[in-house]
Amino acid sequence: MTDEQETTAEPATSGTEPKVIKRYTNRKLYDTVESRYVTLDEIAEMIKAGGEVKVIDNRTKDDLTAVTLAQIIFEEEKKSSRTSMRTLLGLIRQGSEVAQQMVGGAGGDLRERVDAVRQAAEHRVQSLLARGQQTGEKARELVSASQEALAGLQRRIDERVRSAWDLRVLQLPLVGELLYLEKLAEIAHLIAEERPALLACSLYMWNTRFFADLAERVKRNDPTTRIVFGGPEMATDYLREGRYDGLHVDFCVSGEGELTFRDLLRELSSPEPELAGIPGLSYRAADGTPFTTNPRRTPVRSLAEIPSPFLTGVVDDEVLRRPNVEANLETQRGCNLRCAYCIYHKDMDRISYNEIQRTLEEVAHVTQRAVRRIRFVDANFGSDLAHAKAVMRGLIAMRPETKLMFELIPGFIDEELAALFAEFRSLHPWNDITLGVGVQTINYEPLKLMRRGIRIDRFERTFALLKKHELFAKIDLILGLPGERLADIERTLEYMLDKLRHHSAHLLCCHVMRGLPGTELLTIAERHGLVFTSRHEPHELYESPTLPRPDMLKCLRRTAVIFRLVNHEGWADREFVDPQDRRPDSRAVHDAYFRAKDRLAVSHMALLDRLVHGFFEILPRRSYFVQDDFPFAETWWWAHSKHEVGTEWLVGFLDRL
Ligand code: B12
Ligand code: SF4
Repeated sequence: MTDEQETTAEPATSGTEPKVIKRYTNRKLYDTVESRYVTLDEIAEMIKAGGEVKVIDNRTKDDLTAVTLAQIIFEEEKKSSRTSMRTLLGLIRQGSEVAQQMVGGAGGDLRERVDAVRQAAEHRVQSLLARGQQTGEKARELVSASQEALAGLQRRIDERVRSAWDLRVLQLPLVGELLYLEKLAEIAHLIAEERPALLACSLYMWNTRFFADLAERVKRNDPTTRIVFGGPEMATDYLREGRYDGLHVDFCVSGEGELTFRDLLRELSSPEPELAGIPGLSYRAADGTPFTTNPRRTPVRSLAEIPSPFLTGVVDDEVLRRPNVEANLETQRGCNLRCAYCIYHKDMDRISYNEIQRTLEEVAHVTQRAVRRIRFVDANFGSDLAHAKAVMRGLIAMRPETKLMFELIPGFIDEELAALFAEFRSLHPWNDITLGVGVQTINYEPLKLMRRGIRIDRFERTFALLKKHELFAKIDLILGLPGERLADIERTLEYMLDKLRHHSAHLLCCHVMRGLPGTELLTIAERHGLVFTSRHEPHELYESPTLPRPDMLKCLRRTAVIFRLVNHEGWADREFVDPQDRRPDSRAVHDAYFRAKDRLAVSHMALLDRLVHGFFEILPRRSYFVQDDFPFAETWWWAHSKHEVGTEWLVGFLDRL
């Protein structure tokens, strides 16, 4: 027995209660009644014999019964090979999991009907298990009948929720430090005038403080306004640890939000809301008491299970017709790499894909309005190459006039996909493809520590393909990965700047290491003594034993110079931060930089240091760049660098060196 098993042992269940099976992190299953490990086959036998089981995750206490049943069916299917595995998985999930969620609070007769469907579906599963000879055709009929019934009920619930609530979206511009209090008062006033029954906010690291302050004001103005927070800043572990108990909000939603939000609205409109059955929701038993956090929500299998915000008109046409508007679309959600610092896979044990047809319809919908720039917000567009190629082929056949942006993990691209990107780009002069490529560091050890063991040859292969097909890449690096020293970061920067020399289509973005809520990095960081602070920007790495603050500052200033050089006008054959702003002499900075490097015969780091000195000479004292601790470094890179350092000055300075 492991320590974990010993410390979390609980009394076994008996009588009519379902038998509790614990699933440990090593995937072993432990029968708490028999006090022994059991196999999936043995659990299948228990069910066939009419027994009821409940499988729980030993660490999180999440209910894994539906997942385990699906696994059993999968194994049975492998043995009999008679029915379609996908169909059977669908049956299990639709019949058991979805119905259970709906049963969690559908209200009145609807709930009874859902319950009846659930029971029928479970009965079918049992008989399938018992009679391995069930024919594929019959199983399919049963499945489609039960799925149709559930889909119909699902639609009715959605319609009821929609008609009960008048939903309005308030799009807030980013609130900076300067106008913070003014904006806070203005928006709190706006809300006080509207007097909404419920205020729902999307929390990202750049607005968390703002929404926390706003919630306090809204509650002060009208304590009856209920408030729900969702978004990537909400982490189940943080909620369970009570870290958000002090917020002036009634509900928090972690993980995928659509279904949880819908369920919450449904319950709030019923006379006796039942909140305990809504996965992903945290709520308070009474005002001011700590949050009770329900089990995590099982991710949707397919994004098509959630109505498209574009095709259903949730995103207003008025928004899609704004000049320069960018549409964010998903072809998938989640990531199978599961890097320790990342939240793309948070609460997602697998990737959920969108249907290809729906993705194409969404692209058609937005481009028929005024959208000429689409960002696919997937973690890794090439996670399933066949899927990615099918999307690209569909887009090529559709011939929309738009720029596309994708994120790609090095290695998840091949010749064919690269050629499809290039073909799409050639369809119209405006068309373009930008590939965000997360390199982070070229040093293998820190990558391995982050469970992202990518070796340099994969970077090389990917860059060679991008170069061959002239694909535009935005390369991302992270400053301050656990264990990295200044010299390690310098090695990566030297390598990447060399890559930019002969390729006009690369941009380079460095990011300060961040300890995002809900990531494994926070545990690793404790071991490595990383110090995160909100002194300047949220979750930012301040320093670590291998990267003391003076070294970190050196990195921040050098990368600020890189940002100014590479990502604004004068470097690549297009502008990244402000794509509208193009100039004919657009490669002047690039050429001057490499001229100076060759003339002086120095490393990139030495040349960057000279530029840092140059910046110190011309920048005013109020500039973040010259202040002692370089506060708001990333804000300076993005928002200030271009305005504070002119192109002409840069070219002149480099030529004078
Ligand atoms: C598009 C995008 C951008 C665009 C923003 C364009 C725009 N205006 O939308 C750009 C490029 C400008 C950008 C910049 C940055 N971004 Co960004 N970006 C994204 C990205 C790729 C997509 C966001 C999105 O639409 N997701 C799709 C939706 C469906 O997912 P979601 O937002 O998580 O929402 C779901 C749930 O969270 C929940 N939910 C959300 N809100 C609510 C509200 C309620 C009430 C409920 C119930 C549920 C709920 O339900 C949703 C559906 O399941 C995400 C990564 C990602 N794939 O999510 C990063 C992400 C949001 N960005 C991130 C970061 C760090 C940045 C930068 C700081 C990067 C940098 N170093 O410069 C900058 C800062 C921007 C700034 N404002 O200062 C982080 C944020 C981490 C955090 N904890 O907040 C993310 C999560 C990526 C990451 N690193 O993990 N970004
Ligand atoms: S960093 Fe990229 S590859 Fe790693 S888990 Fe996040 S999205 Fe996936």
